Amino acid sequence: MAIRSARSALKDFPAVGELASLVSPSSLPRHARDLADLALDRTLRLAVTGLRGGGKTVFITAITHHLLLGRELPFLAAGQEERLLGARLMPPRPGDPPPFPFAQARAALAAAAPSWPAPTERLSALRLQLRFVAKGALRRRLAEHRSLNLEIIDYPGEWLLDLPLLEQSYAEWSAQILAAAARPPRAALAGDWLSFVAGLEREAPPEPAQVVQAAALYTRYLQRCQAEAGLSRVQPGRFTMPGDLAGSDLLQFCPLPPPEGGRDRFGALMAERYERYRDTVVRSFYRDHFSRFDRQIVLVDLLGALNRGRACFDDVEAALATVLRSFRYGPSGLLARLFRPRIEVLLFAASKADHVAPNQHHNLRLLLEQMVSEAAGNARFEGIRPAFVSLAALRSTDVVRTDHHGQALSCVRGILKGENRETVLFPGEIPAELPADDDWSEDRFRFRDFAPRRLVLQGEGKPQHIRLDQALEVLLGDRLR
Ligand SMILES: Nc1nc2c(ncn2[C@@H]2O[C@H](COP(=O)(O)OP(=O)(O)OP(=O)(O)O)[C@@H](O)[C@H]2O)c(=O)[nH]1
Ligand SMILES: [Mg+2]
Repeated sequence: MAIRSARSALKDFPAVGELASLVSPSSLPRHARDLADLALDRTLRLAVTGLRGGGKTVFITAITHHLLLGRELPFLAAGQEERLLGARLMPPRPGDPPPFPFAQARAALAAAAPSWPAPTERLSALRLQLRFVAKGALRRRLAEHRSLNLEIIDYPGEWLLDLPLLEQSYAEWSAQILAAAARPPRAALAGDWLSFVAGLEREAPPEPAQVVQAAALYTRYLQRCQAEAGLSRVQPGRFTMPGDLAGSDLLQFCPLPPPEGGRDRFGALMAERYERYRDTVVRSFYRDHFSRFDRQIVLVDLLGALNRGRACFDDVEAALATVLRSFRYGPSGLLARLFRPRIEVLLFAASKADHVAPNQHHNLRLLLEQMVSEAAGNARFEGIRPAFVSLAALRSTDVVRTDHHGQALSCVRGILKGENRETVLFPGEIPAELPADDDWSEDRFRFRDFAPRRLVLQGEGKPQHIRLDQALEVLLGDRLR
């Protein structure tokens, strides 16, 4: 046993040659105390991953709320066994991103007229300390109190789409974007940008006004891809969600078709700006936040993807597959955790399961498994077994059985987004398999969005989530033993 664990520790240890690059100040925890916490298994860095609108902010708010209260988590074993003593929010450390606005997010959901959070515009971090009694300690009458620091970041889903740029040159990236822009549904939206860049004098010294115009038209194209076509792959992510970079010349570039010959001064400037964006903005975001996770939940708005039709569904699938290639998976021992963290637990979750009746949840999960099969396969190859769940972080509907010409139908009842009274509706059925090409009729799927049901802070009420506790048990249950 001792030999085996020593061997597996050695396997985790990087080769000597690699060490210098791995042990850069940024890859190590910032404080000696953090290092000790990691070494003693007292820190768990959870990646909450999802495209725009996937449900990250609602999920983070809901798990924090339930962990702080320690209630409504029957499937979290530490809670069920009454070993969870409590939780508290920890203040940010020097150098941390701004704190996740938990109080505001929860207050908005708990207001008399509750509202969903606005799309996230900036990075923020949440640290939650959980105190628990070690398993078996109660029986042995030992007051063995332990703690686990849960660290989570929230960020705009668009920014995830930047991670693949780290592996691409400007020429490769341009070729990929132009190929996509030549096909429907993007082709119909790309006209203004493409005709502008086709008319550029590429040999001449670039004029600042033309650079600004090229970037503005490309940004407009990306915004239309998002807003009019419902597409997910809009790169670079900060063009549509700039955060603090709004107006910065870091965002003034765009992809170009290959030059027709001769000197390409305009292209050289675009390539330089692309590399600057990739090497400063994206690389530091990845290095400081995305290269250090221990566990991951990937939230997928599968119902929204079905609603938007075949092209968008495929686009979400491709976006997730590409983005998830940027994460490192594999079993993690102590040394790996310190020097080269890898994700050792991976959970895929179909969010907003309360949009459909429970008899559809099984198919929702099956469909999710197929949608993310590439990423799940990669994780399996690296030696970890992904889990799948359908959940709702804030359950906003009830289930109602209705009779339709003698046939019992499972319906949901809630307040539709933008309305102010309850409606009962039959949301439709979810296929167990990805629809074939000719199964995608215009209006095959019409899952509706609901307004949030008011989050109850105290006292009893209706169930407030679906399987959030099961997700937590998968993600951190073993670390609360
Ligand atoms: N019914 C229901 N709707 C949800 C739930 N979670 C999220 N939603 C819906 O999904 C929308 C997006 O959720 P967010 O948590 O803001 O998504 P996000 O991943 O943070 O999105 P970005 O910040 O844009 O990256 C919300 O405005 C709600 O309409 C849920 O548990 N139930
Ligand atoms: Mg958000």
